[in-house]
Amino acid sequence: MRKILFLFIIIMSAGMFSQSDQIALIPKPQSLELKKGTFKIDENITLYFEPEFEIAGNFLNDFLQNGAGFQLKKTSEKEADLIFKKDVSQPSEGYILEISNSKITIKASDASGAFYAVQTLRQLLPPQAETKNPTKKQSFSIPQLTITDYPKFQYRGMHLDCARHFFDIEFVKKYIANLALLKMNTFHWHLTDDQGWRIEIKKYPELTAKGAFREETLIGHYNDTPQKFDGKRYGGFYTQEDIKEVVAFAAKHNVTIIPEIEMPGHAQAAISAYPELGCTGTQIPVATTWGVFEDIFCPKEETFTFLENVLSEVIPLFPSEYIHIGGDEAPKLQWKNCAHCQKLIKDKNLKDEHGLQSYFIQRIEKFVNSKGKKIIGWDEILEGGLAPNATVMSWRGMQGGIDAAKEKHDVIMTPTSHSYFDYYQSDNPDEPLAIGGFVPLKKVYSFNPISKELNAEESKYILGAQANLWTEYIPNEKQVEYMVFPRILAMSEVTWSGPSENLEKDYPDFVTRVEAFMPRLDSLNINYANHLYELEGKILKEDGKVFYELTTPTKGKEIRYSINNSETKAYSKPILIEENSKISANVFKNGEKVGRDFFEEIMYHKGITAKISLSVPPNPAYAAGGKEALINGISGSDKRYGDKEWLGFWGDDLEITIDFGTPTDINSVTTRFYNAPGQWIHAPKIIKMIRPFVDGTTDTISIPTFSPDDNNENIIEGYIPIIPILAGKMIDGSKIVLIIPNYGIIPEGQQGAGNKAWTFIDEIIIE
Ligand code: TNX
Repeated sequence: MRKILFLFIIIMSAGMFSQSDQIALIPKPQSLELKKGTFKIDENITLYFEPEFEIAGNFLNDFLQNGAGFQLKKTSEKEADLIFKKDVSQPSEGYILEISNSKITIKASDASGAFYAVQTLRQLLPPQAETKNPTKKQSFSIPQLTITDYPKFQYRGMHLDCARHFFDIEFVKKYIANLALLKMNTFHWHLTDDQGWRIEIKKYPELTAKGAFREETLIGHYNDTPQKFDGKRYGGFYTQEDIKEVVAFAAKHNVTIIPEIEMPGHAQAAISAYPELGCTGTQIPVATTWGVFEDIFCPKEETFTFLENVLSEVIPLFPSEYIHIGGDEAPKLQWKNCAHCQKLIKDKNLKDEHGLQSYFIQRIEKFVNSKGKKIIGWDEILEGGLAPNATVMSWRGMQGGIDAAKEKHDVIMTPTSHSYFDYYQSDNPDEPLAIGGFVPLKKVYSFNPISKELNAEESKYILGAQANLWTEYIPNEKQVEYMVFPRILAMSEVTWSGPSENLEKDYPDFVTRVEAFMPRLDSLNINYANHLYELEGKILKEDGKVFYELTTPTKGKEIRYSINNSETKAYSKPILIEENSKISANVFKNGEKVGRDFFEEIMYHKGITAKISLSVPPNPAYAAGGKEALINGISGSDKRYGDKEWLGFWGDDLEITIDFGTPTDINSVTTRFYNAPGQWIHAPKIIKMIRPFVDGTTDTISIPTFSPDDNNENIIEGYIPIIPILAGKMIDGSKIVLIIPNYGIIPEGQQGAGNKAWTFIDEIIIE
């Protein structure tokens, strides 16, 4: 008997976890009041919910069945230990979760609120509860508490591009289930693009018979010369039955699916299946490489009939009130050369091809509205006049969304700078190949979908935000998860809990919860990236002295460093820097090295103690290091222009003044610019410098940024010219001025044609 009792105690305690391990809620609730004591959930707990809360109640029971081996038995409201109560005073999607010593009470005014209370309750259970099919019945001890919670934004979205690469419905369902865990409520399903049409349309069978398959796929990066292809036929599509299955699954997870059918651009797969939909009528293949393609839908009557027929099959499949019609990146060359299009522009009294795009979208909007649905389009739909009821997804930055909100249109913010999860998340050279860019976890966490340019009234039009996962460089499920996790945790917190108002305080707290959340992700078999143990370095300046500060985001770690190959020391305070310095460092947890080796080189040049001013501020999306970053002795990454050393300016001409305070001998000034035409980043064609001389006079020199024998077209992504502005000459003065004109409007034939180019500048090294 004693033995049995002993065994029983062991089994019971295996199911119990300390409170601090348990409370790692993401997204963070609006308020949490922790009480003393615990509540035990086991098979004896009884349950009551009204029919309105059925999705939440069933989710809880399915979850427990899977992870704990039992369901809660249903009983009357009076007798139940766990009850869902309708409470009309709760805000939409909000809830109160009260765990006392004898009862769990969930109050909500709607089904979503009850569902999110269950997701919180689920996150209070240990990660093991996520693992499927335990061999024996489990019991869990959870803390007594009161949580009052509601979302900051009503739209909390995540996108997946299933056109560039195809992901089967089992994976799509897993993706959706993970959104539910994080209280995200919208899945934007990108179903058509140049490289594949992925949704069965019964009236047009060739769309999937032909348009869902490409002959081969680019391998390596688009900018590699020469481009290489794998020679393998690739494709796949969802039948309408598949779609219904996924939609039903999403409904059980309180997720709305917004399908995207791209038009008029990104339509090459459709045109390859039905060449008459294009302006040229020629047979073209499904695209095998990435980018923007000239073949777009031609605004002929038969094209509109086709699109209306397609939408007539798509709309009934999706309960969503929105249909996404794309609208982005539609080059106008074919419309310029097409007699029908030109006549249409005249007949309809349109201004130009942008007017024609606007006509195109407005016509589709009318049709979609007639079916009782609304359209969403990428921010290009603003050009040439916005369709009257359209919601805008702002991706090229925040400006499109700001303009749309000022015009009283609903907006979803999804700028490349903070929400493109296809961009790199770490500086490490061993990251999987990505399209480019740099959006680390902290950057996502720092996102505020509401721009300062909007007043309170205008801000109401910002429905929320979304992260996008474009899959040109993401061929498999594991890599999808690697790019999405943990950055989606930050997006979930921005959209649910609200943007951080104090990043330096909130981010460490968030990261601590992310670290504690990782075992849950493990249990869910999610292939997340872990960059939490990386070090961050920062130059500090005090009383004319320069220091280097090292930090690591998670708690309870030790940092060890060495400077200029000296002996390794434990780091306790910022390191004094008085000469060129090479610093190497590492993070230790319980004496064991975790994470990767950190290395930084500091150039102790003459600018490091100078003052700097800029004629225009950098774009807020690419201003992490502030203007000081240009003279802090540290060069940015060769591959990630979004780090805290590079500053980005969108379309602006720039003047930089560096003031040394006293006359200073200067032998050389060098800097460098990023060049990534694929991301619309172009080095300026020339730069100028105002040079001061000993006699008080100045002159202005003009320097081409590429040497005459460089062929600009050969300068590809990642190639960063280092520009000697002044070498070998001696000047003496207290101030220099650099004049940096923007590259200008991006010419036809290049990515982003017609848009303003970005200028990215790095350290200005003065010797
Ligand atoms: C731009 S975002 C696109 C996509 C690409 C993506 C890559 C948008 C509306 N268009 O077609 O996949 O960049 O980051």
